[in-house]
Amino acid sequence: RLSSALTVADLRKIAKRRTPAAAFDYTDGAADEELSMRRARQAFRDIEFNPDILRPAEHVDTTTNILGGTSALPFGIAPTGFTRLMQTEGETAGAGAAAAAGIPFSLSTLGTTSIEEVQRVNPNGRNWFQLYVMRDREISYGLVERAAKAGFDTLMFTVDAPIGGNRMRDTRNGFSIPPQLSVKTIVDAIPRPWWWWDFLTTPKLEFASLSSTGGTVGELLSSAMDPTISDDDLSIIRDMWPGKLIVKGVQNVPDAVRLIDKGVDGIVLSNHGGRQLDRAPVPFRLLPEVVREVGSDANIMLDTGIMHGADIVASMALGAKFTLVGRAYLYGLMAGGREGVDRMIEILGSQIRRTMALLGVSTIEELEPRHVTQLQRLVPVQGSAAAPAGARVTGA
Ligand code: HOC
Repeated sequence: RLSSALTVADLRKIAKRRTPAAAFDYTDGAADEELSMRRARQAFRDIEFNPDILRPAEHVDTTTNILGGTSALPFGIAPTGFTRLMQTEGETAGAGAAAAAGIPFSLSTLGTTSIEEVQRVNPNGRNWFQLYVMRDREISYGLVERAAKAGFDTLMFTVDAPIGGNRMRDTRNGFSIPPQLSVKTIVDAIPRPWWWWDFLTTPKLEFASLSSTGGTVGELLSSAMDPTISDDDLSIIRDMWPGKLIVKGVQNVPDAVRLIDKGVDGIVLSNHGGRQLDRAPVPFRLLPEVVREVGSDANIMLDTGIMHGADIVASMALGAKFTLVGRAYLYGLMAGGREGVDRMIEILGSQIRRTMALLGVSTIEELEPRHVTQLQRLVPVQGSAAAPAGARVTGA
């Protein structure tokens, strides 16, 4: 049935039907007025491609080199918290699908599957561990050691979450960990009994990283995270971690330049899918200037708002070395577990190949800034309706 889903938006619709409202909204929602999230989507819609004609593009190769290894596609799976709350297969489905597709999988500090289990599911592939430095440093550093021992190749230090963003949908839904049964949740459960059956019959969620659970997600996160993280933490982590170290959540040019100068192996331009600081800059809009300032050899990666393979092609053309998909992955997972994640990768992969072929490009390296024009939006984005576009700014 999932083969009827032709786009990530189709997977989202199925996911919405199958998942309790509070869990779906946790994934689908963002902070405050959700402006950053909508603007990120709009920025991708505001691309104009500039195809070359009469170029052989019969065989398109999407292989991408990133952080000392390859990926069969120019994207990997982003780290996501509380994943088994969305669908009980959780990270096992994500890591399994990544292994089958030959792309990296990222496990979150707030993941719901152990580091060792992810490595078992994806033993020959690339596993990245996403680190939040928490108040309890022993827990954080213990996770870093375990990830190194298990053979994860990259550590992704996330720096945009000193405290939790104001997730209004979660507050309104009373979303808590673990989910509490209330009249509202029972009514919501009636059309989707299988979700609850799966949830109640699989082992209780265990978090390696949280010493206690209970309360709303916002309360839980704010009590666990350390708002005092600084460059000192970065130095400590650099000394501890033998593999590649990247910093995720970079949101301006000076920070990007500083981190690359400090010798990190890469940065991820990200506003956490609009889930932290609403009205934060859109990573895709920031990309050309960051690439210009840090140089095109640096590993600049990007997430936030990617829902179509064309978004990924445009990012690579403007100088990103790799991209990450979070919500798109979770829509696939909520729509159909492992099969849904496989379908999400298949959809994005075929969109990437088609976009490249139509651009007259056969390899990722051939993508250049001249292939993309970022249309300059002159009026504020309201909802998802298309607003008139004005002057053109080529993203080179
Ligand atoms: C205070 C820390 O990535 C999400 C997760 C967890 C966020 C941690 C916030 O919900 O976006």
